[in-house]
Amino acid sequence: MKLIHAGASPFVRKVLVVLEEAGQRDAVELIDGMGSPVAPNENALAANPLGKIPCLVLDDGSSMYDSRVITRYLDAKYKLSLYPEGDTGWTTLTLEAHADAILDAAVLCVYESRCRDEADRSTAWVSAQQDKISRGLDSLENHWMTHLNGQFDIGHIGVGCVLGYLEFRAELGGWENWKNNRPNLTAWNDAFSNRSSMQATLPS
Ligand SMILES: N[C@@H](CCC(=O)N[C@@H](CS)C(=O)NCC(=O)O)C(=O)O
Repeated sequence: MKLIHAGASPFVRKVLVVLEEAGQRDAVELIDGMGSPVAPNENALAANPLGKIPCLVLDDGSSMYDSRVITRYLDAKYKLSLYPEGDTGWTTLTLEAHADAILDAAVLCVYESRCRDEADRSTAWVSAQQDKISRGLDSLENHWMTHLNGQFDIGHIGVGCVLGYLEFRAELGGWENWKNNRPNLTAWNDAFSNRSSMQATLPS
C-alpha cells in the first residue's frame, strides 16, 4: 500500500498512529503529498481528484480517502477494535468527528496565513475559526474527559492529533494556547502524548 502523505498533516498523522498501533508502519510506502488548496500536489491529485491527503492507494491501484475511511479500513484489516460496537460506538464516532472538525478549523487558519497575501486575509473569518477551535477544546475539557480517560479508541487518537497540531502550528495558526484553563485536557495529553505511537509520529 502507498500512503500519500505530508509530515505536518494532522489527518495523515491519525493514519500513521493507527498503523503504529497495529505494528504495521512498514506496510505502507510513504509518497510525498505536500501541497495546499491553491497549489495541489501532483501525487495527491493523481490518487484523489480532490487533491487532499491522506490518501491510501491499495495494491490493486484503487484509492481510499479521507482519514476517517482509512483509519476504519486499517482498524478492520488489523483487528484493532478502535471502533467499539453498540451504543459506545456512536459516542466514539462523534468524538472522532469532533476532533476532525477542530482540525478542519485549524488547517483553515494555517492556509489563510500560508496561502493568502496579507492584504487579502480576513481577520473576522480567521477569528471565527479560532473561536470554533476554542469551543471544541472547551467541550473536550468539560464533557469528554470521562470518555478520554476510558477505553482507548479512535477518538483518543483524533484528540491527541488535534492537541499535537495546535502546538506544532501555534505560531502560523495564531490561536490561543490550548492548555490555558484546561487542566484536565492538559493532564490527559501529558500522558497520552507519551504513547509510543504518538512519539513515533511527531509532526515535522
Ligand atoms: N476530511 C479530510 C481532511 C484532509 C485535509 O484537509 N488535508 C489537508 C492537509 S492537512 C489537505 O489535503 N489539504 C489540501 C487541500 O485542501 O486541497 C480527512 O480527514 O482526510
